Order: sequence, then structure tokens, then C-alpha cells
Amino acid sequence: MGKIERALISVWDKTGLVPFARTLAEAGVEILSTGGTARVLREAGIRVVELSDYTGFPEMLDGRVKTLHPKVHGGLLFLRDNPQHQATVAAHGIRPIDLVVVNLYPFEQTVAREGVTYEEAIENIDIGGPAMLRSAAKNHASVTVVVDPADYDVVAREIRQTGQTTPELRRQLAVKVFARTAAYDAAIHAWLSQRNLDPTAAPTPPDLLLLSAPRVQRLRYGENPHQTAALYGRFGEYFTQLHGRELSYNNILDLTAAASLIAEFADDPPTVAILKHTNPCGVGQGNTLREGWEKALATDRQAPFGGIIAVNRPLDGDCAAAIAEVFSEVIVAPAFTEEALQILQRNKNLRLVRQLKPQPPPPEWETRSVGFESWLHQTRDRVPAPPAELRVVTRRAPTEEEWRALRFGWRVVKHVKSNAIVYAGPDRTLGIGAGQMSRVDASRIAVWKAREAGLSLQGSVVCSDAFFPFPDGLIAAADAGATAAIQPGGSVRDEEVIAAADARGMAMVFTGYRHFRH
Ligand code: 93A
Repeated sequence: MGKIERALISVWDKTGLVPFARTLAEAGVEILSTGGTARVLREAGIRVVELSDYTGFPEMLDGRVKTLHPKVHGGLLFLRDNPQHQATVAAHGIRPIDLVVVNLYPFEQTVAREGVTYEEAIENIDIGGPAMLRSAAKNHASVTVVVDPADYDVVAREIRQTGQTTPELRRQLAVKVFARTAAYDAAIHAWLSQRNLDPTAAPTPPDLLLLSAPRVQRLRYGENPHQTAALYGRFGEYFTQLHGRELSYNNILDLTAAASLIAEFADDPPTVAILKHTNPCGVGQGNTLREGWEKALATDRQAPFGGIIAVNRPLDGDCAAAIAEVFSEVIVAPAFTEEALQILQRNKNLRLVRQLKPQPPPPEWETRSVGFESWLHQTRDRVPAPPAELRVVTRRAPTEEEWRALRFGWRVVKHVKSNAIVYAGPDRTLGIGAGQMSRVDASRIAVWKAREAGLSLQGSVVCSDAFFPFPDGLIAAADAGATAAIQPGGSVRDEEVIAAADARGMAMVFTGYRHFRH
């Protein structure tokens, strides 16, 4: 590869353009450019050749055809060491183009805008830009291609030093190009297919776009050390790590589950949730986070070892000091006070993560692989918990205290793997049974855990993520001390279950919403 002698610059986003182009000009690179880009460069006093002067064709059709010309694509694609290619380009007056700097019409931003018209969206489908990017990236053995203004500096540095770029940099830049053009086409596909299918339908799941989005982070390994893994999407817009070792695959899985759970308590008094393997070990609230922490921890003093902690307000020093006494993996908080940071940063391994903004508004989509080269796609379970309307189905309605406990526990059980049973008081969990194949087993585990923790279930409430198929689960809860229950309802045996509750003097509430989490 020889020196870079000719560059073609055609950019929508003009960020950093002028200083970069100036570096090229100073290195003796001839700059070809399209209308708007050429104007900006010329105004900055940089010498440019209008591409239309070089091709002998004007930009036409309202700019739809600007760079789609053999003098452009021939100059990008010919094999530099192939004598026939050399003869062909020479015969047609095609000059080599060694560097392409292109970023695309803002299609994604355009369709995200409120009230955008069909015509506007269509006009923002860039054709010439991706074509140049792909030609250059295909021939990255010889051609340097820059799609991201963030890469101007590294390219400028290499050109200043040697007049050319290294093969490794060209390869990396080409990889970036195909990620970008793939994501760009995926965005167009998503927008257009949705429009064609049903203009009133839910927006096309952005996760599909994220699948083709560039990888944001390589992870050391996956769920287990022999699995390779990476993180995709917009994680960095929502979370930033302030301290501790690099986040692992499981950390990210757990901390996002923790953040989703604590979001249920956004408007509540100080609340703390401790999770392990995406399941809550305990959730508690009080006048201070410290009180919330004590109650959360009291649910289960063993499982939180190596757990994930989420809090619903800035983490203060008092609570941090208590947390620091238990080995944890990650703390996720909307903020950390200086004092809390000082205390927690003493532990090198503890990862401190700040949540930068709330989860996106529903409908939110989730995609999960089921293996076999197949994916399931659904809207996330984002209905308000508990829903606005709750139906009391028993003779006795819950007392004020029971209502508070039901509302508390229902928000927790929504985030527990099914089958899930949670025993709760008004401001805390008392026993959690997660991920059982039978609901009765989940209930048994919850009762046993409460006993292990030395907690009484007398006067507690029982929360079930799905209906009790038979009265036995409810009767067992009553035997354990629960005086009220909350569940979706909807079983063919609802009447039997209600009768069992009435027979025990229990109050029971139907939510009408099931919260399976498989
Ligand atoms: O309308 S296009 O698809 N047709 C083209 O031939 C073409 N060539 C470059 N759009 C085209 N471009 C795009 O124009 C580039 O990708 C870039 O985003 C933009 C730069 O235009 P200007 O230099 O006039 O501001």
C-alpha cells in the first residue's frame, strides 16, 4: 500500500470535519467532495475538487444521484496490484481513491421524530453513502474508510506520521462500516415493514435493530468461563460503572434485573433490594436506606453473599457502611454520596454502578434466544404492579395494613422466577420461594426460608405470581400464618379457592394480571 493521495469526503454529520480535512490537505492529499461537504470545506479555506467536476456529471435528481459513478466506485474497487485492473482504470480516466470519509443521512433520527412524513423518511434513505462505504470496506486491503467521526483522530495521526494507514487499522475500520450499514438497513427494514404490515401496529421492536448494532463491550466470558460473550445495545446510556472490576455477563444480567425490580418502588420510601441470580433474596423499606437494608437482609442472611444490591435513592454513607459488612458483587444506585463512595471503594472487587436514567417507557421489547437459531420476541412485562383495579373476592376485605403488604409483595413477586410465592409484610419480604415446578413447593420453600430466618408469618400476606390451581396452596399459606392473599385469579377452580379463603377468614384480592417469569 502506498501513500494516501486522494480522499473522497461526503458527510452528513460535519462534526470534526474541518480539522480532519485540514490535516489531510496538509499531508498533500487531494480532496474530492460532494455539494454540502465541499461548501463547508471551501469556506474553511481548504482546497477541494467538486466531485461533479471530476466525474463530469452534475449532482442530479435532487441529490439522489451524487456519487453513484464508475469514476468513484472504480477508483475504490480496483485491485491495486492487478495489471488488468490498472489498465482498465487508466483507459477510463479513473483515478485511485485511497480514503473515503462518509457518514449517512440520518434515517434513524428522522423516523424517530414525531409527525415525520413518509416522503421525508424515504428521502433520508441514503443510497450513495452506503455504496461508497461498502466499496471502500470491501477493498480495505488498499482503501481506508472512515464512517465514524470518532475515528478521525487515529486516522489523522497515522497519516501525519507515515502518509498512510496500517492494514490492521484499515481492517478495523472496515468492520465498523459493515456494522453500520447493516444497522442502517435494519432500521430501514424495520420502519418500512411495519408501515406495510399495519400502520397502527406497535412499533417494530428495536431489539431487532440492536441485534445488528455494533457490539458495545466484549465480556471476559459468558454465564460460565467456557462460554464467550459480548454486550450489545444501549447499556451505556443507562448505566455507568464507577468502581470495581469489570462487569461480567452475570453481573449485567443481575444488575438489570435488580434495576427493574427497584423501579417498582421508585416513588416509595427508601427501599433496598438484594438479588441473586436475578431473583430477590429480600426487599425492605424504612425511613432510611439503612432501615430498608436491615429488613431486606433479615429475609435471608445467607443468600445475599455475593449478591446484587439495588436502592431507590442516592446511597448514603450510613447504609453503605452496613452494606460493606456483607460480601456483595454489585451495587446499583441512582447516585452515591461522597461518603458512601469512600466507604465502598475500599473494596477493590465491589462493582459500583450508577443508573443514569430510568428504564424506557413501555412498550419495551425483549428478545431471547431459544437456541436452534431461533428467537422469541415479546413486549416486556411492564404493566403497573399492582394494577389500578384490584378485585376483592372474599367476604372479608383486606385491612389497611394487609393492603400495604399486598401492594408491596405483589411488586416483588412480579420479579421472581416462576413459580413464585412471596410472603410479605407492609414494608418487607418475609419469605420468598422462587423458580419451582410446583406452586406448592414454592410456597413450602418460602415458609421454610422465613422460619430459617427466624421470621414469623403470623399476619403476613401471601403473593402468588399466577393463580392457585387448587385450594391446597392457599390452605398451606393460611396454615403458615398468612391472613391475606393476592393472585391473578382465573383458575377454573377459583370458586373453590375463594371458598377456602373464606373458610379461613382470609382476605383475597385478584389482580387480573399474571406475572410469569420463565
Ligand atoms: O441521495 S444519495 O443516496 N445519493 C448519492 O449518490 C449520495 N452520495 C453521497 N446520498 C448520497 N450521499 C450522501 O450525501 C452521503 O452519505 C452524505 O451523508 C451526504 C453528504 O452530502 P453533502 O456533501 O451534499 O452534504
